[in-house]
Formats: sequence, structure tokens, C-alpha cells
Amino acid sequence: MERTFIAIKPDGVQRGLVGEIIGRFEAKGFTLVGLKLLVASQELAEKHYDIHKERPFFKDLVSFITSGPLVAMVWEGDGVVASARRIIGATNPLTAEPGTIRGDFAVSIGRNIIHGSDAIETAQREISLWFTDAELANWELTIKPWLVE
Ligand code: IDP
Ligand code: MG
Repeated sequence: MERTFIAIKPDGVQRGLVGEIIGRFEAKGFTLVGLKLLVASQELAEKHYDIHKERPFFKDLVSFITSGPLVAMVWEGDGVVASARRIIGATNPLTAEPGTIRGDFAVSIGRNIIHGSDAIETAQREISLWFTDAELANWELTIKPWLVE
């Protein structure tokens, strides 16, 4: 079953959007299989954003993402990786569509409140970076027949 890594960044936590954001993924019909609140270490943040290490904003990004607690999650469902990216919206919140999380709640690219894996392979890498197997639950929604034909 397809899984993706989602993180509510420190700005989303500080702004009290944890419940709202989790609620959107729940209401959509995806399954929460991993959830924890933590302050990411410098090492973890640098590994997570490794692909951006040559970018001018890398240092600020790592310092921001480690600046306070974030909520790390794994969500499961058919097509969840691409669908979560659409629920999240464009990287720049000013161009993110209304109705998306960034479109509804943010104004700045450096404070865009949420992360979501951009591809299935990226999701696998990020999930194993942030979670151990024991921290992930294998379970099925009892209402699944009402969600999936
Ligand atoms: P994504 O989060 O939509 O996948 P990426 O391009 O992977 O966007 O960038 C990762 C994160 O780095 C963004 O969510 C944003 O917080 C930050 N970022 C990206 N581009 C810029 C920039 O030009 N200035 C400042 N921060 C940026
Ligand atoms: Mg990205």
C-alpha cells in the first residue's frame, strides 16, 4: 500500500494548525499510520533536505525546521503521494490555490507550514529517515468499504 511522509513544520505547530491539517487528511479518507511530535536534530534536518544542500536558502531552511517542534506523520492510501501534494498546494503559498493547505493558511515560501514527499521513492526514503518500522502501525479503516468501491 502506498505511503507518504507529511510534516507539519514548526510554523504550522506554533500557529495551532495541527488539528486542522490532520483533519483534512482524515476527512479525505487516507489512513494515519505514523504520528509523532519532535524537535528535529540538525543532522536529521540536513539529511531530510539533502537535495537542497547547494541552494542559497538551505542554511535558513535547516535552522527554521529545527527551531521548534514539528509533527511528523505517515499517511497511507492509493495514490496518497500525489494526492497529498495537491492537498498541500504549491511551494509558494501566494500562488497555491485556495482550498489547499498552503493556499488557505500561508503567505510566505519560507513559512509554508507543511512538507509532503514529492514522489513514491522520496516517500520511502523520508519515511525510513523519520520513523522506525515499530513506530508505524499496520491497520485498516473499518469504514473502508464506504471509501473504496
Ligand atoms: P516543497 O516543500 O513544495 O516540496 P521544495 O522545492 O522541495 O518545495 O523546497 C523545500 C522547502 O524549502 C520549501 O517547502 C520551502 O520551505 C523552502 N524553500 C524552497 N524554495 C525556497 C526559496 O526560494 N526561499 C526560501 N525557502 C525556500
Ligand atoms: Mg520538496
